Amino acid sequence: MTSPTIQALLSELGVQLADYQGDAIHSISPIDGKPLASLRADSASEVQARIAKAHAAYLQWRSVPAPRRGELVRLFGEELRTHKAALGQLVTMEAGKILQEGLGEVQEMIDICDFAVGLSRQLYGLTIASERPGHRMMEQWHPVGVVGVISAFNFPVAVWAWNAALALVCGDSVVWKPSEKTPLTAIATHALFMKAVSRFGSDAPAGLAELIIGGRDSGAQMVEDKRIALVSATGSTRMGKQVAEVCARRLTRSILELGGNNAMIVAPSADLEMAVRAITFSAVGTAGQRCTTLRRLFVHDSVYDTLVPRLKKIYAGLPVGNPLEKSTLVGPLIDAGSYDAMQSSLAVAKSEQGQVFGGERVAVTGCEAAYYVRPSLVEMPTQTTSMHHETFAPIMYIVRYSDLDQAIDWNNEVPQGLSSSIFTTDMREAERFVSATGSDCGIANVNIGPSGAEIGGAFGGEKDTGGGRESGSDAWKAYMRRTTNTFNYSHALPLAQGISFDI
Ligand code: UN1
Repeated sequence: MTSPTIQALLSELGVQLADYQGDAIHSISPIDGKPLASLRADSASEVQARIAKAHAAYLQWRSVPAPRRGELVRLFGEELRTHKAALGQLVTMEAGKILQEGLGEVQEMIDICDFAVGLSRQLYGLTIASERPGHRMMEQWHPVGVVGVISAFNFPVAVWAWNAALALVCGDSVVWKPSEKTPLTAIATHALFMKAVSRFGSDAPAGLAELIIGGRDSGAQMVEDKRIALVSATGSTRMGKQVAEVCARRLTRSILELGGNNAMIVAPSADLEMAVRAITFSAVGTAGQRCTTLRRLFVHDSVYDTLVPRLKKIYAGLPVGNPLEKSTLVGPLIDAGSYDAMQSSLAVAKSEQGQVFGGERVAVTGCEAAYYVRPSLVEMPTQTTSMHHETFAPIMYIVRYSDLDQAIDWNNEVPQGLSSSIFTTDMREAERFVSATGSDCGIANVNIGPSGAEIGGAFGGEKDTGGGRESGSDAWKAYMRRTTNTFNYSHALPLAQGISFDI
């Protein structure tokens, strides 16, 4: 069974749904809880065949000049531009984020394509001074092989694009295992990529980008497969630890982008108008289901009684509802599991003397089987151990502070280390926050929220977040292997370190 709107969107995006239909994986609409489509899952031998095909593609693709590889990514970026509205809407329908954010997600894919096209002419190595006369040292960056991507429901297509756009210009092929909760967006993205391939020409081998539709087992099979040279996984810390163990055992690389438990400090000198907007967007955007979502707010004593009542007022009036409607700012949670997790975290917070505001289920007409909630604010007497835990839902704990060192300690006290921010106009505080003794996160912002990063920077975090970096800056280096080459153009054979070895 497939809804007519989904049928229309998928056909606009070039998907032959019949190729995927079956009864193993069910895409359920978070908007109304009804089925969007039922799909078949790849069997173990199909997974194995896809990896083999991707590996064969890599063996050819690595010899195609990098700027030419960039041309394929440029064409893919064009497809995304053409189909931004349809793909953005599909993201909204399958992941439940509001349309603005669905479109933003596709824009993030377009941006990384542009970045990767430029990068395809900038895969630079260094030339290094040799200690030996008549010698030259240099390094080159070569493709690493097949990149296995495991992605989560909340950014069902952008995170794949961060990986794939870089991997493809770097000369790698990609095998993608999307979340079981969002297979349709993956299928549509794959179809758009295949449109780009068909426009590119015969030097794009079949199998450059393979898609695996399946459950946890197929992801696990991919991680175990020796032909996968790099595993890039986004999801829970628990899943990441399993992936890391397997990769460590077979000494292969991984890029892990796992849990976040992101904080903001609002200092005495903060511009509160800006802070209110930043807090609200980063705490309730994507219904609190971004890994960069603001989950902990540390507010200075001197501004607490101004800021917190304002936030409560805003939260009370937030338009919660169907994410396809223009006026909605907060869409549904992904499923019942998220709702239950949210309610049990709120119960724990109450037992720890937390004052809970919001958090209740919101009835949306025609969508009774879905899970809409009013985002919640929880005033806590201090940072408790339950706040160390990431609940993937719109809960923002608020704690009063009086001393910046204390607030920074709280920022860093949790196991996760993804994103963080400070609102201050005091440059000493701002610099302190981003210094070596400040935030221990991969992302530390000043006067903006912790979410909504641009693709140009390296994205990722420390500690339980997994340490991986994706997207911009020099994150591309993880998708290539470095080779150091020493050339001797002299007539002698001096050894390094002045070693004498006469035979
Ligand atoms: C994620 O939630 O997995 O910084 C990624 C952001 C987005 C990406 C989030 N650009 O919020």
